[in-house]
Amino acid sequence: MSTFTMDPDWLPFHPSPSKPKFSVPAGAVDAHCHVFGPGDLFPYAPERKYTPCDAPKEKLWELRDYLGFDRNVIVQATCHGADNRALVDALENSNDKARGVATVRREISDAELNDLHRAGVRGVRFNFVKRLVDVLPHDTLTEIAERIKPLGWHIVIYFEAQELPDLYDVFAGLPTTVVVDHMGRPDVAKDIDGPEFELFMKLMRENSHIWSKVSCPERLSQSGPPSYADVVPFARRIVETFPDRVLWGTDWPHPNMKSHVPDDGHLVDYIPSIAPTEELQRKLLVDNPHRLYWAE
Ligand code: 0GY
Repeated sequence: MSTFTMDPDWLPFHPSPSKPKFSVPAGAVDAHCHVFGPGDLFPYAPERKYTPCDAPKEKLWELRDYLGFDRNVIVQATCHGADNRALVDALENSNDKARGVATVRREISDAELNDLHRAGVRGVRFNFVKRLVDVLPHDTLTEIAERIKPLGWHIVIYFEAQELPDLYDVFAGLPTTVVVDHMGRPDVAKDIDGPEFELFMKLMRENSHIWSKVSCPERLSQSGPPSYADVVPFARRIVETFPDRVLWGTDWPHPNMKSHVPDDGHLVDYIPSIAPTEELQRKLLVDNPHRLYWAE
């Protein structure tokens, strides 16, 4: 009997994704995915807002190989709080094929930061999505950014588009590379040339340290799978305008999806619709993530 029971409305990851028709280039990186537990080995955090289905590292490696990817960037999710043990365990057992983005509290010591670095952590994530955290991390963000800068790490931020006007100056002023999860979650029902998406484009245009993950059409789309057609113009505009500052990831095991469980094969087949040339695909899937995560 497991210590943790997943939420009653939790949708577990797809049990048998389709084989993608699109072949990703050699060395491709799935740069946004998670490991969850297993809870009996790596307990979920008491302050979590959801209890997921276990999604252990072995399943992630299986998916990586099945989809044709070479490497993963594993991002700490809020259900593990700032307890990075499941993440570190996955990194240490990845055969150098995974890097990590951790969550840390301001009390973390330099020795602990160095241990995370040795395990393969290269960034710290700050979550400004209100349904996922009790306290928004405004205070710690700048302080931690200064501390991780000497390690060559970056900041990953997760927020929703309506929060950007208030957060814009803070993000623009950060001293490290900053990677925005899921394009800052635009409302794709709104005009792509309207003020909301334009503010995000301006953030990237005027701040060369800001990168974007062009991930999670399944979270943003109202038209739905398999093509997620309504998200394509937004993601494609970012990829074509900032080809050297974009990353892509599956977001496996897709926490908090309520509308449907995405087929990971369909998500891979979405890539050429947002990165239509081989050069853009290589930058998105190989060159950019290698530069950020495997530079040494
Ligand atoms: C994602 C998206 C979500 C969850 C988290 O850390 C998390 O719990 O990131 C979400 O619920 O939108 O990127 O995994």
